[in-house]
Amino acid sequence: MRKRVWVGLFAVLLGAFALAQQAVPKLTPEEMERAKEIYFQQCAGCHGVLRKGATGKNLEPENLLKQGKGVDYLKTIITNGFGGMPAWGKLGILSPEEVDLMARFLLNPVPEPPPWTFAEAKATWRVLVPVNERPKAPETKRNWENYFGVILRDVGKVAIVDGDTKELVAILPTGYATHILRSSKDGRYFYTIGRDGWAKIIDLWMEKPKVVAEMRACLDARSIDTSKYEGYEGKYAIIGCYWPSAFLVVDGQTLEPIKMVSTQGYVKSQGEFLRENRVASIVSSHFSPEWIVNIKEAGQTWLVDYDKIDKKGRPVSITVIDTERFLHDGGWDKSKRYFLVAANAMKKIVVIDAKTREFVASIPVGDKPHPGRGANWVHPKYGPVWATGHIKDNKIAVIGTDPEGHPEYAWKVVKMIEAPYPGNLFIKTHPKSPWLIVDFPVAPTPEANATLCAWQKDDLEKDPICWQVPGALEKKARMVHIEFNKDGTEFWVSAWGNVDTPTFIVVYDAQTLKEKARITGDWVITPTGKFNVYNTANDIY
Ligand code: DHE
Repeated sequence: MRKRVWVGLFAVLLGAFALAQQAVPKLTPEEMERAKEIYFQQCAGCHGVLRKGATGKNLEPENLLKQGKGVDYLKTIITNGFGGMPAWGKLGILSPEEVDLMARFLLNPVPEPPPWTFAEAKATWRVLVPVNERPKAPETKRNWENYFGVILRDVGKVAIVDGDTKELVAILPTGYATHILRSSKDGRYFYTIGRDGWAKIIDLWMEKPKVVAEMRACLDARSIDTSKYEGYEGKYAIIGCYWPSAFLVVDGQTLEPIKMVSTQGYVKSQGEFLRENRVASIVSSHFSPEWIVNIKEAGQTWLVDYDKIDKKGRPVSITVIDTERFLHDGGWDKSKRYFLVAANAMKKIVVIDAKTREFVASIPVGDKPHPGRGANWVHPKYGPVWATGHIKDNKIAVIGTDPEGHPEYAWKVVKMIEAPYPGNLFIKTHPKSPWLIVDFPVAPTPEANATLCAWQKDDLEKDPICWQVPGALEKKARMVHIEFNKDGTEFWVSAWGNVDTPTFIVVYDAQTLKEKARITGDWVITPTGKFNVYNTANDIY
């Protein structure tokens, strides 16, 4: 009897040992380095460098193993996608070997991400064209206020395209997977931030725009903005970092680092301690000299005062507002007083009043709201409204934003529109266009990825006009990010394909929705975000 118990126990231990051996697959040092690189490029943004989850699920190995998620399960998910996650394998972004590698990597302990200091950031800082050698007035005869800065994501470049003539003006190196561009208040400078933390300033007044300053703020970043408050225009810029979680205030003309502030902290000032507490969207207030800085994992919005910031050790004044966890992207309402930001994993939109500097509302919406900067217009019944689409469901939430003129609709979803697909990332309109335009780049089918839809802004009951963009499927491209020109007469959408195939940017008439032009060329590789100088400088969306 006793012998049988021992044999049984031995068998259980052997089984557990075998499972453990199977559960933590070995990686060679070369495989580990390659997997770390792929994880940084494709996974860390959503799941976190420490894999604790945010927009994406928690991927800590102990959790995966507890849930019985082994190599085969992970390979299936990485190949086919899940929820809003792209089908990395099916889309050809990861090869079958890379899918297998990543599945094995995820079951191994989380590697410690490297640190980054203020001194290291400062050592990367270079002024390529000193301020006194830059033009005193625009040198170019082109209508530079209608330039578009087009991100060429996978080649780490930004193209400057003339919005009037559609000619390519310049192509500039801006760093690995440049994420967004923001403009100085006067529109003269584009500020770029790459996923690798490199920030650059592009001077658009030059005959041929150039990068005039650069600096690596951190190792992983998504946001950048400038000081736009009256009297401080262009004086400072701020870079929001994912890793190490921090923000860096820099000189607005040269990018010289001034102050680095860690954002590690506690969930809503009370809960768990977070080493990975990333800086998501940042906007520059029009009511005071401060930035509204969204701290993702903690669920806090920080108001960072740049009034007293200088190099001499004076205080950085920060007001911390507890809001909702997993803050991501957002934009101003029409009056530019209220900032609306998605707490995507909480299925909420948070509203901050830049005038009173207070939290206003937390509005339940659909699954994984993703507004970009959102879309503003005046609806005949609801008054001024702002809208967001969603990654995980096919809803578009229209929210009332006028507490004074239309208090009964303010900070409520006044209309939930049904889109034909989930997987929306960006939504856009312009005061001069009757249309609300929506893309579907993370929908589960290539047909949906190639489709755009337009709703009539003043009659949301009407069915949308949806069309598949000719040529997108053939190029395996996802139509992404809508941007209007300065006059609001046309909008541009990128065909985001693979790095080895040039694609195109389509230009549509903002009244008729007819294709007007197509921007093509060898250089049109993986175009994603596009930023019109005038609209970006003036927060028109
Ligand atoms: Fe973005 C905005 C983060 C994936 C293109 N993206 C933002 C902002 C954040 C963010 C925090 C708001 C910046 C601001 O306003 O200050 N994005 C992230 C991610 O963490 C995420 C989910 C995963 C990642 O690893 O980066 C992610 N984003 C993407 C993409 O896959 C897109 C389509 C292409 C790319 O570059 O990887 C993409 N994100 C954009 C664009 C904007 C943006 C074009 C600016 C929109 C605008 O109109 O302002």
